[in-house]
Amino acid sequence: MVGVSSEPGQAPATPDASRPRRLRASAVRAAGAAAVGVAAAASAIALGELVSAFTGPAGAPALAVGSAAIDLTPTPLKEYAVRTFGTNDKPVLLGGIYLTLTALAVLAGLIAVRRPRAGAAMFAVFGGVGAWAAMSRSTSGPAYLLPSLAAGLGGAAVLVLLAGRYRRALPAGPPSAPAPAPAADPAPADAPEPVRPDRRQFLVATGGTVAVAAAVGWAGRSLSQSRNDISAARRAVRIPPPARPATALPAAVHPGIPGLSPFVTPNADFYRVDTALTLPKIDPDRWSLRVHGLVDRPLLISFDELLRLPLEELDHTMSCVSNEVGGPYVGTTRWLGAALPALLRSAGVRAGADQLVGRSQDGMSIGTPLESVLDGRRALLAVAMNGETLPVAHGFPCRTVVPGFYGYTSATKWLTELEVTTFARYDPYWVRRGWDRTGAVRTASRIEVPAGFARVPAGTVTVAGTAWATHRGVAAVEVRVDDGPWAEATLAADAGPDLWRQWSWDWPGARPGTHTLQVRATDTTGAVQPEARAAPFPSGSTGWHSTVVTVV
Ligand SMILES: Nc1nc2c(c(=O)[nH]1)N[C@H]1C(S)=C(S)[C@@H](COP(=O)(O)O)O[C@H]1N2
Ligand SMILES: [Mo]
Repeated sequence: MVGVSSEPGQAPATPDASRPRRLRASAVRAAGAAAVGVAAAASAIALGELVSAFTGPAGAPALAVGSAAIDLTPTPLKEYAVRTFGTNDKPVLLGGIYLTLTALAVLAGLIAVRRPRAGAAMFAVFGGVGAWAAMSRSTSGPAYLLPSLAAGLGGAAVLVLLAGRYRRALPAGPPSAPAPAPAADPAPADAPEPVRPDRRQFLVATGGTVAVAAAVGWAGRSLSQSRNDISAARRAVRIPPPARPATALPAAVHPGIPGLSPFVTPNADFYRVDTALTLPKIDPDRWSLRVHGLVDRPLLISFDELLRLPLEELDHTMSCVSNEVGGPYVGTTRWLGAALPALLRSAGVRAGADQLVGRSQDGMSIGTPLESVLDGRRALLAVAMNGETLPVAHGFPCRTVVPGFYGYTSATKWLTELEVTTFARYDPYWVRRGWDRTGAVRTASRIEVPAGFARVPAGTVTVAGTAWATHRGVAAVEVRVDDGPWAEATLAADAGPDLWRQWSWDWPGARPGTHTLQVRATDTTGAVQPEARAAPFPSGSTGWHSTVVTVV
């Protein structure tokens, strides 16, 4: 029985054949209004893309809002995002922004068909938020306002125009307005209404707008990509051979156990952690490094000049403070670059300075204890990674590397500026967000073989993994089964304190059942990894890694 109200407390209505049609008509009206909003938003985004092809991609409204959101995200949420989505955190964020935009666009459409000015005002607000976000970028200039301005104004204009067409085609009556008297209408209730000419015009205008917006957006995107394409410039870079090559790594640094990660991490597998929603594209011919602050002779160095300095190779294990116990944000690379201490000495560091701040093209700031940079360790201005010109994702054309510190206090990618300053005078990006200002790497160890929840045959089971205490070096690794006594693992060859150490242990007489393996490392100062679990915030995770295996 269609149309009979079942609402409690209401008198049963008489069967009403026009009700499904009224419902359908209001659904059509709502869908039309939503389409108006979505078409206007698509136009706005497309205009923003097109204009940003000329003013720089970081000013495009959705990207700018995303970047501002990254900077404003409270630390616990950021930690959650890195933990949950890993390197996919950025696509997830952008997807969320586009979804929110679509929902707001639908709302704007529903409002605009009744009150065009209110809908247009919503677009003005979108534009304003985009403009504010773009101006909040540290790299922004006045031109960064233009994409959002174009998006806001263009979107509002399209909205008002399409809302006008909509009103001619589908009068925006309240959904409960009585339908035209059905008495004279002989058509059955579920027959489609004939498409009226003004409706057809509305459909063509809305569909056409979406199609044009898609084409303009695509053209803007491709234009932006080709205007900012530096892959040819990167391929053309010829990195000179090292003046100070690293010695070859002994084969014995890897215990040769299947399933254990390689000693040197291939570039393609090297973890990536940064706040850049789109990778900075820097033309090496236009790049320069400014060294200034508390120095006697400020420097300005071009990429060619940097490559003419004596280059050194450094094998080094880099890790991220956000790495959880047993996590993947660590890797080992052969870096090649100019010596950072020598460069600072040639600038003449003044007394009283205690912090070296690296700044990047994308507005990151990273502060390292200056004393450590100058204490004899091998800090680099790196230009190559494992024999390859620095990949764009890892900081092309130049990044810093300082052994002993997490990336967030030592490894500025897309480096453009080094400022010699003091901790009292300046808090870098992460320190302003509550992270420890020193960021020395904590001792860490993980079990890689057997994999977690693996089923292994009874008898002797090979356990193996990696441990690191960057710049101090690993002195010992111990393993235990089911809270039993600790057993000393066999360390693979030592390639120096700046590198991780791989280890293995033969677990004798493993009996069927479920068992828990645990690992802990001791650094060369004699400090044993603490058992107490700490989260990465604010100075790196602590605790022993454990793995559950089933012996069959
Ligand atoms: N410009 C810039 N440099 C940066 C970061 C960043 O967000 N922006 N992140 C830092 C952090 S937290 C880490 S762990 C390392 C990661 O370097 P990778 O992505 O090459 O592994 O880069 C550091 N350098
Ligand atoms: Mo990091």
